[in-house]
Amino acid sequence: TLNCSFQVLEADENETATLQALYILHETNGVIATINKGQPVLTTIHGGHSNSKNAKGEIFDDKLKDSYLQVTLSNLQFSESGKYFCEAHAKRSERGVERLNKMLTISVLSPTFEDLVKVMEKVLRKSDEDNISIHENKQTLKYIQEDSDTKEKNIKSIEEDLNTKQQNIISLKEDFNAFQQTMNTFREKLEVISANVSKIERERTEIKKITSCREVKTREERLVVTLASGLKVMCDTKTDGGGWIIFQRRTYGIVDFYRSWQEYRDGFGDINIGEFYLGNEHIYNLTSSAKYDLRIDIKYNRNSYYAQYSDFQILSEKDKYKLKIGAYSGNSGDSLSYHNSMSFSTYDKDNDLYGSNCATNYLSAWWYNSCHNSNLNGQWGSKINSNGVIWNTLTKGESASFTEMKIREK
Ligand SMILES: [Ca+2]
Repeated sequence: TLNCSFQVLEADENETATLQALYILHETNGVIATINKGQPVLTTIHGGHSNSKNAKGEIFDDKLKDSYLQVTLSNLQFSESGKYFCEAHAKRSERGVERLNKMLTISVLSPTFEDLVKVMEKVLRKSDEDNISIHENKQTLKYIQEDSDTKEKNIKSIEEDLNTKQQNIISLKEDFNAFQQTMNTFREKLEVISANVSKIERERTEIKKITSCREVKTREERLVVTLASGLKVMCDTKTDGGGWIIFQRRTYGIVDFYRSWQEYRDGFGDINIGEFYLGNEHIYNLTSSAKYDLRIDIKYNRNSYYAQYSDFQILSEKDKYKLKIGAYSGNSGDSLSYHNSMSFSTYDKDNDLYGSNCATNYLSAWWYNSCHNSNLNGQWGSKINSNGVIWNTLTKGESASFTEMKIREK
């Protein structure tokens, strides 16, 4: 039995309070019984309900009597367990309607079959909800699975791609190695070709190797070349059409021409600076192998002159480098025919026809007779004692300022 009784207490004498209504409420089922002032008890418990219930109550205006609402429940169902509240609405003159509460607790310990059904229904409902939830979860899982599959496929695809790329790299590496080998082969071939080219060039140079100043074609008036024999000579490429081998040249006066037999035999001075004597042995070798002309260019008092002799030759050392010349031509006068068929003399070899040594007398070396009409190896610039660079028909006892003795093959 739920009994709900209220006595409305008046706060003071000026206030009047009257109870308006009483309610009994269940925590989950809501209002189960109510009574309003001057009205019968109402109950929400259905009439068809198997429970017999008894609800009664009364609201009194009389302050001495307790107003009440009472519900008697029998065969309580499990669902009727729980907290029950008693609520009263009181009307106060000062503060309006006021709610007053009381709490009761009823526990139903043994559930009825109906309760079990309800519980089952609840469980089933829950199960349905769970099923839906599971289904949803399954769906989600499926999505995740599908997503994962897609990702796996992507990974596989990337893996395949990587494999392909790796193979490409390997292939490229092989290609590169092949290329490198080809390059090596090519390089070896190139070296062979290069060697061949060098050989051919060498051969061509050898073929082209000049044997005479006649073969030299250049704009240079004087050119030092090495002949096929290995002899280094200075060519006069200009005078009278060029082709001359210069064997004696004086132009600066810096080279001493007062030299020994051996030096005149082998040559001296500097062919590159342009003051030298080629050497009697070389002149002999040249003139004994072919017919040569001799030309002598002289500068004296700033004028140029020349003397030319056909069939020039000097004999061997055994023959004391004897001079052989033919006919004279030129504008310098003939100052050499006097020396024709004379032997060469130096200060250390007197081969002249004079009593003493012409070479020491005139500080020179020449094909002295007794002694000279010309002395082109004489003392540079000297005007005394006939020991200068003399071409008698031109310079008398003075010195020429430039001489070149040169030969050309006929
Ligand atoms: Ca002598």
